[in-house]
Amino acid sequence: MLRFLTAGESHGRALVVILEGLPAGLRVDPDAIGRELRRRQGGYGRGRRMAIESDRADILSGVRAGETLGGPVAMLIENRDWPNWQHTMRATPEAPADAGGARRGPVTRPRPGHADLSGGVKYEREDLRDILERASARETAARVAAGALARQLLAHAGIRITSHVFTLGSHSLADRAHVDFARASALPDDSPLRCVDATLEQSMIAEIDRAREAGDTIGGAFEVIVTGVPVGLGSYVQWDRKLDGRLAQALMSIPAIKAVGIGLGPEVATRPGSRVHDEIVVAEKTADSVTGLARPTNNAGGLEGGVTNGEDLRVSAYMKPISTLMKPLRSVDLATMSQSPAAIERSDVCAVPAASVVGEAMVAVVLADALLERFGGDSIAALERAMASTDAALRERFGARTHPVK
Ligand code: EPS
Repeated sequence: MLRFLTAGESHGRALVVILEGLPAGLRVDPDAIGRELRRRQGGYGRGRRMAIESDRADILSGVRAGETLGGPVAMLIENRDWPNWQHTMRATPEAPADAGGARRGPVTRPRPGHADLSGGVKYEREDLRDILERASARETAARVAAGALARQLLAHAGIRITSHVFTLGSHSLADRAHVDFARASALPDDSPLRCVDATLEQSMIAEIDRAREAGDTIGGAFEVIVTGVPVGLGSYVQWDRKLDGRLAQALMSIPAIKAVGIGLGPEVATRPGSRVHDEIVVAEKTADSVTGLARPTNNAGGLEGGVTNGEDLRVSAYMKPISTLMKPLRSVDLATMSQSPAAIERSDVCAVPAASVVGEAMVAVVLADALLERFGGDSIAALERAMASTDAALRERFGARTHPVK
């Protein structure tokens, strides 16, 4: 239904994204795309590259006079660093006479943890730059641009997305279940680490500083929270239609994400069923609930059987430390097959807050896809009609039962 493809290298001319499947008639706010791109660039622990870039998405197609047409939306994000890389990253066999930037030698010492080695073997490239340029997390800027449009569609359906960082290195929030949508979404865009606990955040910052001094890097974990999710997105009837599986795939595809959790996540393995499953009660204020039912807890993270149950969606993702270490690990120079420290590329010490913004974008695309799957709609008007009639049918069905069976 809704899908996107990206193109571009980290130090090439630009990133490109094509998003297909948006209904016609969606009002597009270019400033909101810019805001998401800026959020992705932020966070304490980023490297010098983010000071060079000031990401902006140019809409090339699929939008006319501020509204989508139903066709693919193509966007271009220029790399401002490009003039410094023209010689190294040129598309032509020979460098143009005026190509800017240093004359860089080949990268031959793969970084443990990066795609350098496996990619170099797989694609039979001698210069590992041919691998790292595309494997770089720079590509996630294009995902955020696509996600920003998906968010604008979701906003039409009353669905809003935020995120917060709950673990950074050895520091973790004591109970992330207490962080609700309102608290996470109150974090300012320029929050240093997107952590809701300011004291804990200071300790996290100090840990990043220590890692930087030691030439090391730090990972962490974030949670994406979505509110206003209608009941019934996704399905249990086939493995590839389960929404939890689709969200996990989307989040795991973000560079450096090594685990994904839904609701309680890995903690479900250690608790008895009575402390995992969310009881079902009659809602006090039926107007807030289309089914007239409520859940006192949300350990399931809004998903049961791979289908949304109307509670807030809560999905967490765990990021490994970035694989470029300024104090490099042991590696082998593939040109000479001699033991040698891994290559050093300019990089970040910590990019967990940026990853959480990318996580929001990936969740937005998956949810927008699932929304269109359930309600259809070649146009925004058709989508709104389908949603309104489903909502009315549910309220009629459950609202009629004023005397619940005891
Ligand atoms: C990134 C751009 C990259 C890195 C980082 C993410 O820019 P550069 O390589 O020029 O410093 O800062 O990429 C990685 C950590 C990686 O391993 O590739 C970005 O735009 O987010």
